[in-house]
Amino acid sequence: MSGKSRSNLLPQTPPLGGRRVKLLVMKKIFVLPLIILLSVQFSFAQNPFVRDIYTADPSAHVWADGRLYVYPSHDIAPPRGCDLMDKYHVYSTGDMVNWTDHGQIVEASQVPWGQPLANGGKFMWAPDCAYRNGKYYFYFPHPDKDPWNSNWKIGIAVSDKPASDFTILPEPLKGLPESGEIDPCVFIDDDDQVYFYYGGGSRCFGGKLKDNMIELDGELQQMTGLYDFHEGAWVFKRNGIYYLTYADNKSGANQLRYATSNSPLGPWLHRGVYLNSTTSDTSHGSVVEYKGQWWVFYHTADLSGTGLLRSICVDSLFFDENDAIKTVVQTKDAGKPYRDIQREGAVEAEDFNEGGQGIAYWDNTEGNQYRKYRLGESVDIDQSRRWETIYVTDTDNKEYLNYTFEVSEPGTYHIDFIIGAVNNNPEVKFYLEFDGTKTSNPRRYTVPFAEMPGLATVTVPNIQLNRGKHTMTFYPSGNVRFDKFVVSKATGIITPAVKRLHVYPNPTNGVIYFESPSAGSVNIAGLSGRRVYSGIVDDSLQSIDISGVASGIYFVALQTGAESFRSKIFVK
Ligand code: FUB
Repeated sequence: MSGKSRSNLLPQTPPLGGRRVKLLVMKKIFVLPLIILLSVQFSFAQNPFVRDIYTADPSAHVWADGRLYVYPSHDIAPPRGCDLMDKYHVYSTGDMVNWTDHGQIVEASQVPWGQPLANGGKFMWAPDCAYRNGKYYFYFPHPDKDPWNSNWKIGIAVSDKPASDFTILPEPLKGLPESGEIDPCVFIDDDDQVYFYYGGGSRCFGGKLKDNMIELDGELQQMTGLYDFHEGAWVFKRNGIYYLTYADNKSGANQLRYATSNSPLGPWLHRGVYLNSTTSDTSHGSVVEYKGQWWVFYHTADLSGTGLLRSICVDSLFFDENDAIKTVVQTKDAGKPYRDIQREGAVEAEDFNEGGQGIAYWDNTEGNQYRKYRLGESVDIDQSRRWETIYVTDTDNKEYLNYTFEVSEPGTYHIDFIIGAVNNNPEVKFYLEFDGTKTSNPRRYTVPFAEMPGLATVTVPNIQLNRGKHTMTFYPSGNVRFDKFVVSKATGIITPAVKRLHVYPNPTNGVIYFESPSAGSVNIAGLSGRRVYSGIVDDSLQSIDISGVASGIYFVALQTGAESFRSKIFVK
């Protein structure tokens, strides 16, 4: 979602079946007054930490009661895009683990000056909140008329309390241009001067707010020195340095960047990316110190699989000795091991983690069509009647499976995947992440086609693992039959073969796929040495038809310049 220039986004419909919320204390309906009836306590130490509704654009503040409050926007399911965002909730915590959902505070239908809802839009986008003179001011971007994307105003709701009883003021923030911007941010400096920022598209503006908090004090000025500004401005101060963080324009995967200044209105010095792209195409963050630790709040699409339904997350934030923000290590809930924690050795593909859709796995299609194993999960698990192998199959691009296992010693590990591409997919690739970080070089591994039971062994070599638990995420690019993987301590480093000859399927009915490292001549001969095929191949994937030869073992020889490669196949 880019700011003002964004067009309406088309809906996508991923299943929501896997969302889980652990409500530790449910509504206390008997003894507490109405306002507490609406709040729900829940406990979450892992991302995303709000899981019962979709939330985005978190603005976090610590108020005088010693609690940290988060004011996010609310993506409404089923997804329609950012025009279906409404009904802001407020969350608070005293320990970053136990949270209270204070319930809804403001909705589009209550905005007295808002765009007519009959036109369908509920553009309640990224908000912020500020405290001043005993009152909480909640600022939210909302259009006042059609067309929505050139009539943004900043609404204000006021309350004596941080998380309830807000009343929307009859007029939006005064002094802003007619065609305004999105994503308000209010920062109060140590000298009590209040600053207002907002921006979308490519421009960010800042200026002073009057002490009444509802009116600009003078003109806004464009913030200078920001590199690739998109939206989501957020200002904070640390060690006398002002930080302005924002989302950039990286296509399909915005990043969070930041700039610093010795003045709240710049000029700014761009310092780089501090939060890499997440699974959401948009990004939006806030930074706050709480109980001696700095935190960054942001959103991902991990829970829904679509950037139109986002979920707020929080991670620790650190600075280096030059006051630069270190790249945030994004953490997420990957589910729990399905069985007792597995150690090195074989892990069956069907024993992916527990936790469901969006946590332990992502499956593009609802339902476990074979209904043979883990019936409550939507991952497709089949069993070969003939060979009694249970395997995960019908995999697809953009799906993943998480496996948590433990290794007893730090060191280098090799992982053998027992796997095969499914019919008509001679070349499926996969890549892996360990604890959220992609493996490198080569990042993608090729799965050859294999006819059951002849699954191939694809080795992922040289993975460095510390002692203890690790979560491996398996991302296929297409349909495979995935039987198991075997984790073993390396006795030596495997130098990845720069050049390999792949001939598959093996055994074959006669048509083989030939993946040659470079162009050359190929000869296929039987055990007696009698040649059954000879020809020229190039360095791409190609097929060779030797159907019609007698069944038996054949040697495949490839000569490319000075190098020769050999392989053996069995013709059925
Ligand atoms: O959530 C709607 C819009 O998407 C926000 O206002 C932007 O910051 C982006 O996250």
